[in-house]
This record gives sequence, C-alpha cells and structure tokens, in this order.
Amino acid sequence: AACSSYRLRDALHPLWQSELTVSGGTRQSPINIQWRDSVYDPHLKPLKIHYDPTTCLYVWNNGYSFQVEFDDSADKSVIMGGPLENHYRLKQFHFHWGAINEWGSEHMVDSKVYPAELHLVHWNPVTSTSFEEAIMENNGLVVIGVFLKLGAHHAGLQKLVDALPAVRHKDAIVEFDVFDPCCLMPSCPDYWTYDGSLTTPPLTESVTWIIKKTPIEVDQNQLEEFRMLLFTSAGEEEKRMVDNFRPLQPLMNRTVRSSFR
Ligand code: 1SD
Ligand code: ZN
Repeated sequence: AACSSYRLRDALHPLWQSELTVSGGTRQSPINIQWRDSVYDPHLKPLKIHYDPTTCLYVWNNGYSFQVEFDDSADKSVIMGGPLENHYRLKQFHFHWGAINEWGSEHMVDSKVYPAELHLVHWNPVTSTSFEEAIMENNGLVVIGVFLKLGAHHAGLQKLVDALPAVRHKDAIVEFDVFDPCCLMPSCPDYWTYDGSLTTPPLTESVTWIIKKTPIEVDQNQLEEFRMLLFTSAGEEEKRMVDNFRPLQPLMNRTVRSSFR
C-alpha cells in the first residue's frame, strides 16, 4: 500500500510529470545499497573536504526541497580524494525527507530507510565551465549523501532550521551567511560510491555518488521543522513539503564500491 502511494505522489507532483517521458536509463538513482554485494576497493582514498564558510550565500524553497546555495565562482569550497580524479566545487546542498519517521531517505542500505537524507551537490570545474554544463556531462557531478537518523539534537543543523520559517513558501529566499556544511558530516570516514544520476528531472546520468556509511543524528523537533515547509506558493492552498524523495531505481549492471572492509 505504501509503495503505490509513492507512485501516486510521483504521478501527481508537477516536477515528476516529465519523468513519464524519460526513457529508461542504465545508471539511475537512488538505489538500495546491499552491504554484502558492495566491493571493498583498497585504492579508494579518504575523501577530503575543504569548505569555506564565507561562500555560503542563501537558502531558498525551490518547491521541492530547501536548498542552501554557495558561491561557486572560484575553487573555495571543494572536495577531492575519495574516488575522484580532481577537485569538485560545492554548488548547493538540500535534503529529502518523509511525512513520518518511517521513511524519507532516497538511498537505502540493506532495505533500511532513514527519515531524511542530505545531498551536497558538487561540479567538476576541470571538465565544465559551469554547474549547468556539468549536469550534462559524464562525471560532471559528485553528490555526497548523508543519512539523518532520529537521536540527539544537532546544534549545527539548528542554525539552518532557524532560517526555515522565512522560506516556508515556494520561491521564498533568505540570506544565509557563513555556514560550514562540514558540521553536517559524520566523523566516520567510511563511504560507498557508485555511478548514478540526479534524482530529480532532468535525471541525467552524470553523478558520482558518495554515500556516507554513518548517519548523523537530529531530533524530532528538527525533522518537524522540515515538515512545516510548503510545496506551495503564498496564496495557494497549502501543501506540506514532505515525501520529496524519488523511489528506488534498479541497480542494473553496476557495482557499489566501499572504502572500508
Ligand atoms: O533534488 C535535487 C534538486 O533539488 C536539485 O538540487 C538537483 C540539482 O539541480 O539535484 C537533485 S539531486 O539529484 O541532488 N537529488
Ligand atoms: Zn537530492
């Protein structure tokens, strides 16, 4: 029953009407990561993250999630190492979450679903001149995925949560300065990596995914603040921004590699 309601949501959400016309890909996201089928790769280096908190610009409600945008005009907030051949620039981060704690993440691990998932979206400044160009290129993007689980209050996340009432409606935007998204990263370095796609239109198969093994903890109130946001613009009949995740996609002919044994 839950499964068919996800499909109904997909069919009804305006963003998703275009998916019906996307032809079958071979490396779509998200996926269910089967721990025992993932392959340890000793050549995978530790992921290096250098974010400059002053490159953080604003937070906006794009009608599907809330997104924190960064100045990506220079190599100031970058990641390197891990499975990557060069550095990638941070463009934005956003979350996906459920109406209730029982679901919300896009990826799953051994069919376990988390209440929310953070995506930090980066682009390749060596092979592209802009984020928009990188979306269309093989290896153009790297998205780091971090699961959120219910637990302790997250002090770093709270600064962002406090900004959310200002962007309750679709298209609302508010300044959001000097934030280091590193505070949203689990301390454990372990990750899985695989070749996939964006999980929203245009669903291009340009993403190297790096999924952190260890979730971060957030408390119930913080998740409830996510759920207070709206898909709708001011003046429209209010629709809560919840269940903004794409259903699982087939693994097909792909291997998920792990940085750990
Ligand atoms: O869901 C996001 C979407 O909001 C947008 O940020 C897009 C990039 O333009 O990325 C997707 S996702 O594939 O990172 N989930
Ligand atoms: Zn996402």
